[in-house]
Amino acid sequence: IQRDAKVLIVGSGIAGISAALKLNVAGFKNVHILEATGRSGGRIKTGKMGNNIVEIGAHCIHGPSEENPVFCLARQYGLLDPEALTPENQAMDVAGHPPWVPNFFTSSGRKVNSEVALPFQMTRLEILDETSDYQGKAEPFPSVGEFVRSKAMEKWKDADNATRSLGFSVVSNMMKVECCFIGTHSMDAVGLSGLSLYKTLPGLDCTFPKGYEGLIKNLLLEIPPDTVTYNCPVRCIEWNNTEAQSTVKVECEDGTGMTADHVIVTVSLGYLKKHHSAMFSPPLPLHKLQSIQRQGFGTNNKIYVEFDSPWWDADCEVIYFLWEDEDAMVDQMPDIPSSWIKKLFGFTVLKPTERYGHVLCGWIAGHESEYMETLSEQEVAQSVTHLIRRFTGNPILTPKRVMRSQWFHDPWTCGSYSFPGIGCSLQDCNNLEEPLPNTGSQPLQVLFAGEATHPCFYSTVHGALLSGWREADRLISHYSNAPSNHLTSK
Ligand code: 6YU
Repeated sequence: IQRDAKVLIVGSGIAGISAALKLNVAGFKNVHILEATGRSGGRIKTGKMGNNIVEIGAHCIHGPSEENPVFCLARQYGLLDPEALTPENQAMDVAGHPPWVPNFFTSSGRKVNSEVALPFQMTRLEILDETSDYQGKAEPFPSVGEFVRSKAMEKWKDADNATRSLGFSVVSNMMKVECCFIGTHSMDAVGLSGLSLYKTLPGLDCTFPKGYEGLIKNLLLEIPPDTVTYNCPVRCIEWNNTEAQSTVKVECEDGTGMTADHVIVTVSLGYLKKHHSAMFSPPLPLHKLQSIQRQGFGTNNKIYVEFDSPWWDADCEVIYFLWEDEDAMVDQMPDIPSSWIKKLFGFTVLKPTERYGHVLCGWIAGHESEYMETLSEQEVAQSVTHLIRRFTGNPILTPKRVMRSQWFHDPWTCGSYSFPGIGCSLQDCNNLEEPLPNTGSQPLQVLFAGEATHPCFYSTVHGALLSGWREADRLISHYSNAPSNHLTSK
């Protein structure tokens, strides 16, 4: 059976490409992707710093095991290191928190013995674990931030000043780590029950030795070469055109118009939040709009810093910077221009050293991260150098190179990834993925894919990929079930 229905896909990120590939395999011959930029991959973006490969967007495979389609594809294409393929690596269940070897430094320039800091770290993980108790239940706290603060106060209420102060510093740091992981400005913006919607997969996170974009390149080789039209931003999607033969009209920024039977929209939630009113005619239904507004979409950026030689331990995998004046355990800086750098929780160490040299990846989320994007790379380098000198107590440490990402100011992404905002439930995700119209004589004119539309793997590459497959399957089963003039025999 050959399907000649015309399908336009907006966006050539992993969701758009995976939808196109699945439709192609099912025999759909008229599938095109319209991409705003000059490249495919979207938030999967590999760059170079000196001779080093660095990931500007997605960093690793979260939960690389059989159930993860990104892992299976990367294995099939031969893109992973042998250690990532071992059964032991796939079986490790770390619930989203890899057991990295830490180094702790404080704002008075001291290196804290890990044995002293680790019990505080354990408390941090126990508190986080407790958040899952509130899945689908009435929430006793307005946000995860409030919950964590209250638990920490209770834990150290009778402790001596030094213990309490270190505990609160570790918790403040943990909130900044979690802001990066979740992609939010503050843990005060994340709902307790929403948090437990996210599902982790077994497997110790692994990276792509030659870059995440290798996955995109391999997938593109499997679809016809002219499938993607680049530098073609879509401005407006007119649906419900009942009088026309093809029901959806798509208009691009340059004024070009196209028609299609189905359009799969894969733009980020950040882009949708900002541009939905110009993008859809008629406007999106109210319940969908409300869910777009309720779902969170935040910023997480990286600051890569390269040194000639390491100032961290040889086995160290993550460096935490503990501020000694953060007893209030807040993760939002009061004066962003002067104190944005305090939001950087620390660095992960790129491994193996033989491959990367001495490169650290700093992580910073939220409005502080968005402000960082407005500074020049030189200004960012100055602030980071100052910070590292202060925390190590070494006044001459100087990075060789500094490079950062700027996801908030990327006009086609408008941030990093989605998270469940306060009051969010599974229903919001269902509303996001719901096609338009869902029923009637001409259903499925506009379909929605992309990371934010996955009910439990949102914010990840595998969630985005699965959402593309889901929408392709929706069309495949539509044409398989209904006798349609779009089905013709070969
Ligand atoms: C993962 C990881 N990772 C770090 C950073 C970022 C992300 N993610 P795309 O945006 O890719 O594609 C849309 C396309 O549409 C794009 O090409 C646009 O140009 C185009 N477009 C837009 N407007 C258009 C228009 N008008 N017309 C035409 N085209 C248009 N994921 O698995 N591992 O390590 C990380 C990380 C800095 C920015 C990540 C990670 C997220 C993924 O990158 C992302 O989900 C997918 O690439 C999105 O693909 P897509 O196709 O949907 O959109 C509660 C709870 C918490 C749970 N969170 C915890 C999970 C942790 C998340 N990950 C950690 C972050 C890291 C380190």
